[in-house]
Amino acid sequence: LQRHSSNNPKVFVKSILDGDIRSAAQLLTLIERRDPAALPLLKALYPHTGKARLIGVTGPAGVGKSTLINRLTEDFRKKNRSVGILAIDPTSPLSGGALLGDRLRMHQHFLDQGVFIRSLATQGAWGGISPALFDAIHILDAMGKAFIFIETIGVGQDEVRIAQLAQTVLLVLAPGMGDTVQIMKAGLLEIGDLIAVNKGTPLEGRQLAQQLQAFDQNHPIVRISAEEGEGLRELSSQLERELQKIDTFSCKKEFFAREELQWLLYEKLQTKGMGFPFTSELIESVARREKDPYEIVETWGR
Ligand SMILES: Nc1nc2c(ncn2[C@@H]2O[C@H](COP(=O)(O)OP(=O)(O)OP(=O)(O)O)[C@@H](O)[C@H]2O)c(=O)[nH]1
Ligand SMILES: [Mg+2]
Repeated sequence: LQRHSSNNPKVFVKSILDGDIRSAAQLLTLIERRDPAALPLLKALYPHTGKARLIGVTGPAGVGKSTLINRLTEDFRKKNRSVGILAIDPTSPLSGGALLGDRLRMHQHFLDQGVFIRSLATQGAWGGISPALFDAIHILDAMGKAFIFIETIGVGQDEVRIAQLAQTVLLVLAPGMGDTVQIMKAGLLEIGDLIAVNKGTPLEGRQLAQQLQAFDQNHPIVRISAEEGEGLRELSSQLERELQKIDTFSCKKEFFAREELQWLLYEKLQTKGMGFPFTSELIESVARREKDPYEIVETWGR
């Protein structure tokens, strides 16, 4: 931090606001480690944020989310939009597997100053949602990235929560992958403003798209092949339509702020050893029915 900013937080903050990739990467490393040195910088950046459009891209492992983001980024860059990409990596921070793969897949964009790509290891956090995620979004936002893709793996309740932070959610599914029937039954199609059916033969893709449409008539479902570039024009124009829905944009900002406050508070309680403030004796007494859990929570903090 000191090396790059000549020990001056103002200079450092300004360089991030100017879109400097190295400074942003340094700050992202700090927030990933939950280093308190990041705090004054985040505070200074916050008033400059809130401009980016967040696009959540979620779906089962390996359905082609990164390949699709890569394609959409190509399209966005042609429209001269700056793009940020955050891949939430729920795996071990040591493996670095996801980023390595994405580096190969997105290599052309790594050379483009208008694109910032980062995978975020969220150690042990529920389904990848953590205070670091909010910080990372603010940093990319402050850099001036007008559109930020947030890639999350999986279609469980946790991913739903991450997806809800985004103003637009793109759900990616593939024939024969990630238990699509389960997703339909659980009503998880609802989280997608837009659904892309990727991979498989055109016939398999069309069949799945039809099946899904029978379950969900409210959202556009587009059959694509991210790799071959099929259906992307249709998907892009549907995405543009979603991005123009300004009303949802503002209400999502409040939701975002509420979630962020909740996570920061939770983190603070945890670091103070209050994340779960009940002793094992107390838990045992509840299990033995000597005490009831309602009273304990009711009287806690008084
Ligand atoms: N045949 C075919 N393969 C594809 C298509 N899209 C992606 N793939 C391949 O599927 C594999 C997984 O693609 P990714 O884009 O990494 O998928 P992902 O959903 O980001 O994967 P995770 O991040 O690991 O969940 C890669 O080998 C891609 O080349 C497609 O349209 N057709
Ligand atoms: Mg991926």
